[in-house]
Amino acid sequence: MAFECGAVEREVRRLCEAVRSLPARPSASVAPAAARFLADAEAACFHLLRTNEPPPLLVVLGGTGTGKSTLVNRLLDREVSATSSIRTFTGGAVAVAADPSRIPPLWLGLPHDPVRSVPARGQPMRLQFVIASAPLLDSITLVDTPDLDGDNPAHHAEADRAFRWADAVVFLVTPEKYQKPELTPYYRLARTYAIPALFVMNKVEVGEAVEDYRRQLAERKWDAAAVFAIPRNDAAWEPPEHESLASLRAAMAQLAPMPPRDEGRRLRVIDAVDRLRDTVLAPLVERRSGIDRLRERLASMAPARTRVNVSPVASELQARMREKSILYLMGPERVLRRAREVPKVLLKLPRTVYELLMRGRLPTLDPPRQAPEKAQPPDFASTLGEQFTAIQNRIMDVLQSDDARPLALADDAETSTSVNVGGGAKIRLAGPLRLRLDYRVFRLQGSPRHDVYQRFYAGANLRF
Ligand SMILES: Nc1nc2c(ncn2[C@@H]2O[C@H](COP(=O)(O)OP(=O)(O)OP(=O)(O)O)[C@@H](O)[C@H]2O)c(=O)[nH]1
Ligand SMILES: [Mg+2]
Repeated sequence: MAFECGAVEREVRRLCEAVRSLPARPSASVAPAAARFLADAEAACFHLLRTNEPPPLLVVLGGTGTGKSTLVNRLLDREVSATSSIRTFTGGAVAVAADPSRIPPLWLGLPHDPVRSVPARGQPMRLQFVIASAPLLDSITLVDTPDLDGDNPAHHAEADRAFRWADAVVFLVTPEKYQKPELTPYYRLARTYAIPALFVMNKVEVGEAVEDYRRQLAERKWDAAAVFAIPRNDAAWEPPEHESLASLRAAMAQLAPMPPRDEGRRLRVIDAVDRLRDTVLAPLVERRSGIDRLRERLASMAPARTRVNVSPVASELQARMREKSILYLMGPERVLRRAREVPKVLLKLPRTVYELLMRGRLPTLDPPRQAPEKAQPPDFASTLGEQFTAIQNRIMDVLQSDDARPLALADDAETSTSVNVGGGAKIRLAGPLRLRLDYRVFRLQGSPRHDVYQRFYAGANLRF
């Protein structure tokens, strides 16, 4: 299946948008990795849409002092890039092109500045460009970069960025530095992304170093590497013709047209997305699961909820109360009237018993003449209170019944002790009959539902 560069490019841009829209604070810990992904993804998008039409952008990469800027000048026979014995001298990418249109407007993802006076030294986070005329510039656009190995990490980042955007690269080493590891990952990436690469050893005094460099490259999967050698200024040694500066120029001029790039583009995108997954998404997912674990631990500190659904019990009680409540059937006023008659019946009870025991007959009870009852409004408050007490007792009965014992309210069961105060009186009625009235106030200890209970007793006593 053909590699749909345009479709892949759109998907990569959508990913970039998603990463850019990450909330600022949660993404702070992964911000450098996210910025790195965005930079690489931008470069990948550039390559996905890059055609063979414009001359390739050839980037010179290497350690500080290896002579990158000097090489650019030698290749073009012009002092366009500033050189110095001061280390880490070049401060930003410097492109040298025959024409401004040869530098794509968004190349490197940085602002582009024309250089007014050469040689250019480069500026961090800018692309300086020099327009010059030289035979080589008809075929390529040459880019000098800061060092990859000095003590300024910003320079490494600038050089790395230029590598990511490069159509082709020149790796520059010296006999002193070629064994150092800084360039190793770039050799591998250039191979993986199918970036055409040329290898140059500068400041050479003896040919053995060049041969050793060639062997080293072969071990790093660059076995057919094109290696060139430039002698140190004052050296007596001369490289063979095919390794000379002139041959290097010719090799550069032949870089266009670029070889097929689809596989390299595909691997670039895979690398960027893998890095997004490993360095941005995985830490965020890990952090999220950490937060979830914390939430669970906090939630487990709350007391477990009692799993009692009281509503069926309450509904059942309500239904029964409706069916059986005398109050419901008779109405509160009639119940009150009945309740008021109880003391009278009680008062008559001793006399009835006495008559029965002593005389063997029942007294004729003349119905007392009663004054016509004053029409008084019923005491709804106390009636309601009684109803609630009854309901409460029923609920307690239900909850403490065998069926409901598993309910958590059973845990509230507790034996409590009590003290009481109160008093009573025995009232002589007739003969041996006494009426006993007793009133007590109980103060319960422990954890009763109500601290204070009031009890009123009435009873009949018989004196022997
Ligand atoms: N003797 C000798 N000196 C050289 C040669 N090439 C470069 N130099 C010197 O090495 C020093 C560093 O050269 P640059 O071209 O500035 O090195 P660079 O790689 O651009 O260094 P940075 O910009 O710091 O990364 C300068 O003083 C050059 O004159 C060479 O072939 N022979
Ligand atoms: Mg330089």
